[in-house]
Amino acid sequence: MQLFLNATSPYARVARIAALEKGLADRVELIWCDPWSDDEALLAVNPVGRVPALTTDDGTALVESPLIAMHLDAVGQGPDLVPGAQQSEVLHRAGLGQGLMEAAFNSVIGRKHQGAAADDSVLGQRRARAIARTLAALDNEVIEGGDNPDNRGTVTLGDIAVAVALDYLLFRMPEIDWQPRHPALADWHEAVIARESFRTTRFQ
Ligand SMILES: N[C@@H](CCC(=O)N[C@@H](CS)C(=O)NCC(=O)O)C(=O)O
Repeated sequence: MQLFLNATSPYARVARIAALEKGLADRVELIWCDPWSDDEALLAVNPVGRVPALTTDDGTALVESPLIAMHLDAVGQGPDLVPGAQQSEVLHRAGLGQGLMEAAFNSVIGRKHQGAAADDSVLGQRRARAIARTLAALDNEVIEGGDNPDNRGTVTLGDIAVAVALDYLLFRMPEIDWQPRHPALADWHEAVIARESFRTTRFQ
């Protein structure tokens, strides 16, 4: 399999972590590329021109990080990233993680292309509110669920998506400074990112 990725994409990091968690490091060749420069090899696999993209063992091209992660979950080994018995709960959390990632990523891209005006725009303000609400909701869920990934020893696709989104906020939007306002979520995040799959895929 080949995984097209870059080092700053939160979506690509989700796919990479999924591959590591499923023991697929030796079966997934990493193809580093710049999606913003219309990389020809990437476009041949993904006409949309985004990372991550995965070519499977049978040559099928998969795009969209959650779909790639689900394929890796099926072909890899070890505990399921989307355990059948907790499917709705895990997909719920994966969706919040994906939404948080999108709000943050679109804010970062908006700033890159339009400067500070992007944050002041109607859409920028909506994204800021979405980020604030989602952080609060996740914090509540961690508190109410008594969720401690240390006790579980495993991670789900929901954990991966949320922890990567939180890490992306620290990496690209540190001014949000979410940890002091959401200490339970901050503890949860610390526990998840201590895993080797997170440590070896840090944003850079
Ligand atoms: N929904 C997609 C988002 C992928 C995405 O937006 N990737 C960014 C990098 S973080 C990209 O390649 N952008 C290039 C572009 O939009 O042209 C996923 O979950 O995989």
